[in-house]
Amino acid sequence: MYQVYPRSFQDSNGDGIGDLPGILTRLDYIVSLGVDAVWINPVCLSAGKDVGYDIIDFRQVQPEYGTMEDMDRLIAAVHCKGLRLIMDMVLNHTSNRHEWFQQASSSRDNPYYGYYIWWPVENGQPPARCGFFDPSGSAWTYNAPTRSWYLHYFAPEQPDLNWDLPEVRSRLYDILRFWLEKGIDGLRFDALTYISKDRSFPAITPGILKEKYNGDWGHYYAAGPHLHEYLREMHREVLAPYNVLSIAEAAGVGADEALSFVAEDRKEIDLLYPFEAIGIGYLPDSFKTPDPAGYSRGAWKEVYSRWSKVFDTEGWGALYLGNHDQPRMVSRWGEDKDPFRQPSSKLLFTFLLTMRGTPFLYNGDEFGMTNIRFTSIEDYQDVETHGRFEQLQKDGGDTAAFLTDQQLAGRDNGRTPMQWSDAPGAGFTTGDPWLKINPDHTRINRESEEKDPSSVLHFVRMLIRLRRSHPALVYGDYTLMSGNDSPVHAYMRSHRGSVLAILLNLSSEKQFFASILSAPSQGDILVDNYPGFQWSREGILLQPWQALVFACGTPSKA
Ligand code: ISL
Ligand code: CA
Repeated sequence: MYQVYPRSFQDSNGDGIGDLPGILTRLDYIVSLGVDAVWINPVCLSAGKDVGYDIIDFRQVQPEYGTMEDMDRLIAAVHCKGLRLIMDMVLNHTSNRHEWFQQASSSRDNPYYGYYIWWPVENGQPPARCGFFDPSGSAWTYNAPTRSWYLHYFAPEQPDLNWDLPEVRSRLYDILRFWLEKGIDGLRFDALTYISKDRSFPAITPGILKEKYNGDWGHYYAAGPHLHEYLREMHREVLAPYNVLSIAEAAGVGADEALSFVAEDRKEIDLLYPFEAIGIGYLPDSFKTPDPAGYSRGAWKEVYSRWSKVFDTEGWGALYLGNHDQPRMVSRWGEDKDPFRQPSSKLLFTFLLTMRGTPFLYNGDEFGMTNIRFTSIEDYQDVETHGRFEQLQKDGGDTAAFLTDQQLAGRDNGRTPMQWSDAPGAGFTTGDPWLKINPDHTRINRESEEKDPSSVLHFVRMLIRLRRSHPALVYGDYTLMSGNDSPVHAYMRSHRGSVLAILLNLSSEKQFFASILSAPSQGDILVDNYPGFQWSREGILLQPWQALVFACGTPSKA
């Protein structure tokens, strides 16, 4: 799966904003990667507070991106190229400018009032809930005409829909049918695990949050009482008749619960897009504040191994290291300064394409794009960054430290325009880009990657071909071979007598990996991001960020 962030992918008319005709002109490039499917972030009419995740009209295309005809053309062209198109659907909330909310917020007697979730003033102060992007930190915002607070898990401009009302569900299902009838191949459902709310609104104190939900509001939000019931209903009423892929963004879902969503007989969802691993190395109790010590390689191995095991015999997993909500993959999990940017990018792709589960690649990572590291709050467009900044300002918090954190963790790092070339607009636009282009595009860009046979881009294409030609990489069992105390992630994938070993040195230092495997002969080495390696009878000395894949026999027990 290749994820395209439409606003930053390709601008076709010089307004500085990526658009659908722009994506059309890059389809051959996407085909050249060897991927099967493309997921595009939301393109419906949006108020633009959260780049498409605050929808005003589900049946219109955002004019900045193009027209409905452009969308129809894109669907047809994607199919013509042998690819599949996955659309992003935001059904947990709408924009406050959506007609439903405009109506609902006008009076308690309005028939749409029940479409959203309210706390009337008669009941006193609403119970504490976290609004992730709200400058006050609260998920409740007061609305005078209805003398009620409304609930919003994200920004105040993103009121949460009331899925408990059958009419709301049936109207959302109609919207899905509208798009499915156009022939799209699948849906990625935004914040899907948050749709069901406990309407008794129990008090969630900091103590309860910590004890029961690991300090994470996402865990509480994903534990709604009717979640599975609604997913089954949506599957039965909408998804089942169409042969489409369904993906649930699954914040707050633990490995032990994953099969309750994706086991075939559950008839709910095909794939969960998990969150546990992406949170490794962020401090507990703080929403995306990086641990200054970096991330634990032990935790990396433990979490990925545990999630892999879940799908050993049932269901199927998804893997990703970057997306539009995350910093750049190489800046977050690798080392984005020379000389390690290239080798660590390659290692991370080797991981994605040799683990068990469907790999999701995020646009631009295949050129080794890096964090832009803004120094001023004005440079950021992201509602999350601004919401938290304002909150800190109000509370007298450390805004300088926050800005330093954002250089690693901020979402806009992953949203800067695609670096197609070293031209002033990076080949993305001839105009003023909506978000600054990373100045490193003069060095890091597609054009130079195409010319360099040892580039990250060529390496990614090679890995995708490799995965296609080795069923063991797709279907094979996964066995962890290295202990949690070493920064080396070593594992085997085996399938019907074919055994592949994967050794990944997740560090900027050389690492000795003691192994019972014998040194592979040159012909058995399928991937090596460093020319040459040193193998002794005791094991192998891996170079910094070295990634090796080789075919081997089943190791003897001795
Ligand atoms: O809940 C979280 C942390 O516990 C968040 O990670 C949250 O689940 C995540 O940010 C949800 O993301 C999706 O919905 C957002 C939107 O801003 C993101 O871009 C989208 O991917 C609101 O629609
Ligand atoms: Ca444009």
